[in-house]
Amino acid sequence: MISDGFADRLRLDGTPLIGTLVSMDGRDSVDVLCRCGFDWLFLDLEHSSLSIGDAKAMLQVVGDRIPVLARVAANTPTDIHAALDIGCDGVIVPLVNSNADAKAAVKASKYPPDGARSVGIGRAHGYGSKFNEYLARANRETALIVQIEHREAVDNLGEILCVKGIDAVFIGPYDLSGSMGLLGQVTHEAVRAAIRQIRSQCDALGMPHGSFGMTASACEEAVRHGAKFVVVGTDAMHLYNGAKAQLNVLRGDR
Ligand code: 3PY
Ligand code: MG
Repeated sequence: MISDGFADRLRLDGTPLIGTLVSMDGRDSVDVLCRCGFDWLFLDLEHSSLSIGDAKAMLQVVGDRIPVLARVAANTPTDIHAALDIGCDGVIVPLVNSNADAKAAVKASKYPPDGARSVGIGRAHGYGSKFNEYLARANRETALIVQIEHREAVDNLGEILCVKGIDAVFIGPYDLSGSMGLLGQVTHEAVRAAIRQIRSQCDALGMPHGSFGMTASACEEAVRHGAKFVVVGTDAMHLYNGAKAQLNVLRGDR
């Protein structure tokens, strides 16, 4: 965990934090991405084959260079505790669709009295060497980000956002589009309208919001509309696009 890290920076009015999604198994790719200058990394434990052990090895490579947040596989104490105990700077919880889902995410993410996170002695706690220090700082310095990515969540947004302990909202345009019967049509007017609604309800409450975009221009759009953090593309897409562009030049099919 990094002091003045992700959670603190979300609360400030700084430049948006630019991250990318890590899904590939391997420590080298996170090392390369740190050297690119990203502000943070989004380790995807929901839609990848990365294990919690892989995630820990990646955190050990990143060290204190930049914050790393894990998108957990599911909104369960087991998933959330494991990601925080290995030293993630926060968790991104998918499919938070109701007040009950939001309360469950807070309960698992925050130590008492704010929640009921169970106490372990892991990498986050310096394997015991920073135990008391970590307990004292964790609730403030580890970010709980809930994903709003279903039409049900949009309908229930007011009762989700009022749950104390949520640090930010991450909009998932793709699942949102699917839940609206418009799978993948993230620029469809109805999906755009739902996203506008999410942003304006967050803005009204001073709740930071961010979004995923396949491309820089999708992320720029989010930033123009107040996103404080974005996730641009995935490690695999960056590898594919970079390699393919060079290949196309040499093959003459630019
Ligand atoms: C979505 O668009 O559904 C996402 O979860 C992006 O990460
Ligand atoms: Mg999603």
